[in-house]
Amino acid sequence: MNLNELYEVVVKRQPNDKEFLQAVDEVFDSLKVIEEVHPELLSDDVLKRIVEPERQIIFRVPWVDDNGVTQVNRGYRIQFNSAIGPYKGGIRLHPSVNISIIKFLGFEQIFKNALTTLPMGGGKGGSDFDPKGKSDAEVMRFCQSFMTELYRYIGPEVDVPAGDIGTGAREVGYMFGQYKRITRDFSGVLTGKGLTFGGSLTRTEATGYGLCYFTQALLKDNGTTFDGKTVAISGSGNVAIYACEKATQLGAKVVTLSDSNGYIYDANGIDLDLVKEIKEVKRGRIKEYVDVHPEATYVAGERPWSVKCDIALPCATQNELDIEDAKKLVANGVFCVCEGANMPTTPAAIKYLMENGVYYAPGKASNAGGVACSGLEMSQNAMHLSWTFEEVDEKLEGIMNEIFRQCRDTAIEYGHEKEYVIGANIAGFLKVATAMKAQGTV
Ligand code: NDP
Ligand code: 2IT
Repeated sequence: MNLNELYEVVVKRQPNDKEFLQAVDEVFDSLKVIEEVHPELLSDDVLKRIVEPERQIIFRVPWVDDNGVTQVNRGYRIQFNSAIGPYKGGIRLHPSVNISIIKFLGFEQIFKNALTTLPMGGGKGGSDFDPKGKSDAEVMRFCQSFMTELYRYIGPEVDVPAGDIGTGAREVGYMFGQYKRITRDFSGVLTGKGLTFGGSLTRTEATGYGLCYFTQALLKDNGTTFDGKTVAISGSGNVAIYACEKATQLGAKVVTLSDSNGYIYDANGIDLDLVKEIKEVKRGRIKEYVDVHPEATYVAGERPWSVKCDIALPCATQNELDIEDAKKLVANGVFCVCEGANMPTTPAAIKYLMENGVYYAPGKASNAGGVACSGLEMSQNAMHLSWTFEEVDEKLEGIMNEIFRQCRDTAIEYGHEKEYVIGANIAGFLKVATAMKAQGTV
C-alpha cells in the first residue's frame, strides 16, 4: 500500500476528524520524499500501525458546580504509540476539545517526543471542560473527577500526562493529589508538578525558552541572531509568556501578544512583568494591558499577523495563522516563522511561507522543549533528586540545538535543504519506525 492509498484508509476510518487528517497529511507529505528515494525504509506494516492509536479512552467526568448543579464533561486519553517509551503528552482543557483534536495532538507527539532524544512514546488527553471563569473549588472538583477515572490507565512507567492549553500548575497539582490519594503511590505520574512535590525547575519556562533556543540555532545556521529583531507572538499563556521572555533576553523586541479576544501591540516592547501579573496572578484578559500602558494598542477580534515583524512565533492554538495571515507577514518582511503552538499554521500558509523563502519550523520540532523538560522531570523523579535551574536550562538548550541539527541534516540528506518540516517528520518517523519494526507486529 503506498502513502496515498493508506491516507484514503485513514480518511475512511475517521472522515470527520479534520485536525487529525491534517496532521497525518503533513507527515505523509514529508514521507513521500523517502518513498521516492528509499522505498525500503517505508514498511507497509509500520505505516498502517502508526496511524492507528494503540488505545483510545473516552469517559464521563461528572462534577458539582458551586451552585450545587451537576455538570458533565467528556474526558479523553489517547495512548497513541509506545514504541520508544511510556506514553507521554499533555492534557488540554478547552471547550473545543474533541476526539479529532486529541488524536492530532497525540499523533504529533509521537514524532516530537522521538526528536527530543529522550525515551518517551506519544499520547494526549483532555476534556471539553473550560477552566475559564470557574472558581478554584470547581476546577479542583473537575480535576479530581477526571483523575478518578484516568488513574487506572496511567503510571510513571505507563503513561505520564502533563499540561497543555487550560492545564497549568494548578490543574496538575489537583490531578496529582487525587492520583496519590487513590493509588497511595507518590511517583512521577504527571509532569509540570509544583516544585515542592517533584516538579522540575525550568518546566514552566521550558516550551517558550526551548522555542527561542531552537529559533536561535536556526538563525545562527542562517547567519543571523535575535539581536535587534522585531518579533510578533500570539497567545498570552504559558508558551507565549516564556517565549517573550527569552526572545527579549536574546536581544529581540517583542511587540505583540494576544488571546482569543484580540491582540495588543506595544511598539516599545512588551512589559512582561505586567503580562505575568494579568495572566498568571489575576487570570485576566490581555486587553487589560492597555489600562496600564495607554500608549500601546488593543485590537479586538484580530490576530497579530498584520503587524510588521522579522520573526513570528505563533504560540496560541491550531490553525491560527492562515494563508491571508501568511501573505500579510510576507508583505511586511517576515523571514522566520517558528511554531510554539501545535499545528498553528495552516497547510496553505506553510506552503506560501516556504515558497517565499521564509524559514519555517514545525511545532513538533520547535516546541519540543516542554516535553523534553518533562522527560528531564521524569529522570529526576526516578532518581529522587532535583537539578538546579541552570542544569536543566543547559540540558534544554542542548536538546533544542540537537533537534535543530536533526531537522537540518535530515532535510539535507534527503535533498530538501532548509525544509525543516521535512527533516523533522523524517527524523522523527525513522526513529519510531525502527523501534516498531524491532518489536514485531504489536
Ligand atoms: P495556555 O492555556 O497557557 O494559553 C493558551 C493561549 O492561547 C491563551 O492566550 C489563549 O487565549 C490562546 N488560545 C487558546 N485557544 C485559542 C483559540 N481557539 N483561539 C485563539 N486563542 C486561543 O496554553 P499553552 O501556552 O500551554 O499552549 C499554547 C499552545 O502551545 C498550544 O497549541 C499547546 O498545545 C502548545 N504547547 C504547549 C506546551 C506546554 O508545555 N504548555 C508544550 C508544547 C506545545 P484565551 O485565554 O482567550 O483562551
Ligand atoms: O504539546 C506538548 O508537547 C505539551 N503540551 C507538553 C507535554 C508534556 O508531556 O510535557
